[in-house]
Amino acid sequence: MKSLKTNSIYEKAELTGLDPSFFKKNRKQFISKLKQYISDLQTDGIIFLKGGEELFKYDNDDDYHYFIQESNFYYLTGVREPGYYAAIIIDEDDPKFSVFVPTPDERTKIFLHFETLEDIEKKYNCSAYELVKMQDEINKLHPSKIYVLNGVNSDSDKKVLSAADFLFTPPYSDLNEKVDNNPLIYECLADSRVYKSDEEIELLKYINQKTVEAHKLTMKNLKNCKIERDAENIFFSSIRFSLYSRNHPYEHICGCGPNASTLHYLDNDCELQQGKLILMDMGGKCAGYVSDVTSTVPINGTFTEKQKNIYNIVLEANLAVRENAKIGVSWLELHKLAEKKILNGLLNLGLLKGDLDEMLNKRVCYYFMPHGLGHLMGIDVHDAGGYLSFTPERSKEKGLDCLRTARVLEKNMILTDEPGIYFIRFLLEKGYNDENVKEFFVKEEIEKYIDEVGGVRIEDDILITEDGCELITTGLPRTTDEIEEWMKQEKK
Ligand SMILES: [Mn+2]
Repeated sequence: MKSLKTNSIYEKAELTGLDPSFFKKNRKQFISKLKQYISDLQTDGIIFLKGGEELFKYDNDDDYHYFIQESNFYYLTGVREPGYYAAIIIDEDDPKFSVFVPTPDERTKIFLHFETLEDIEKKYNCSAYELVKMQDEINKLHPSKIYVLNGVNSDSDKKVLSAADFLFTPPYSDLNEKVDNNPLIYECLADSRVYKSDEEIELLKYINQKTVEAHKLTMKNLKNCKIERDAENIFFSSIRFSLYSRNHPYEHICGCGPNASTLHYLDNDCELQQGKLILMDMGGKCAGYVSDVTSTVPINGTFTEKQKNIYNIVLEANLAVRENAKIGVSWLELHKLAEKKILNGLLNLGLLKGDLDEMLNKRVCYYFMPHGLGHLMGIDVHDAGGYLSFTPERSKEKGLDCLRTARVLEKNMILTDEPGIYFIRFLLEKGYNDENVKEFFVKEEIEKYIDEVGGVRIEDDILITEDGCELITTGLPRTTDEIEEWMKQEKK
């Protein structure tokens, strides 16, 4: 597996962390957004942030899982340890920051590796203080405003982690009056995360290349797999080896046959069946950034005619999106383009009948692709900034309301392009029986595909560039011929 290591500057990023300059650039961009959107921004104020806390398994004192830093906190500071707070100076040229660090007790020092404040200052290029001194240190900055995050994640509707609940106590109680939770602070941060820096792009490309290698390795070794989870484990051991990552960016999906039609099928515990497809949605994670890639391939290395038919429609949609993704184009329109390709393909195959435009208007594609075309990606798999007060609103139309963003594409956005066709029994039954759309379904033809195909998703990651878009999941076998050829090689 030696070939999986490279000489990239990011080769050891998961172990060493990224250079502090990486996050300084993020802070600069965030502050420039603040200046753009908040007319009365007090530049002698500070941004006050709370980092993630360690989670434990119920009443147990063992770690629940590897600590994952809160994404906004990570984006601005690069800090990878739990329990911190941070204060950022609002200076676009030199956005210095301070961190406030929990003091380790003697047991912690005995059991866990700990760093001195000097170590931390050096590692993150910041000022570091004990958490117990935070109020005094913030007071010394004489901030006219203490800006805190106040917003919700537009995918989950959950509130973002915020230092807003921190209560300054005597003799620092006056600071409470300076706290400002203007929702635009969070929106500027989320918006900043949408536009990747050159360094973020390089890192994401690196992660994607390792992800592609791991997908290819998994495809080749499917013949040695008996259970869906075998495929997951081959992928994960490869990605752990190449990226040094210890955890998944998301729970991996390996669904064989009808399991592929469960969009977030996570059990991965069924036997692989010859003659079926396997849908593998598996990404990598490195230094806090992720990839999100799906391949759908035949277990035995050869597509059946029906599998090929459906696969080719999805591939056509995937490619059409890539060909048309460029600055100024709405993601919602690209979703509709993918729907058009899918409906047209199903029409030609005889699974649907009727007028294409009518089907588009009546949202028939929802019954085959009940998810959005793709999403922003970066630190989070479903990255921040999909819907903000100054970006296009979420559609209320069936199917279009699933889209995680309706933004107009701009340079340096990174998104997934992941159309799919799924044969979801209960959803199809719903369609067959819905007075509004039943006329379009050719039930006896559709039924022939349910077991044999299950579901197909083809997911690539793309970067919006000056003159279109760049595929960053390059090198994956994607056409049915390429896949069959690639899977055959190993058998020689
Ligand atoms: Mn995805």
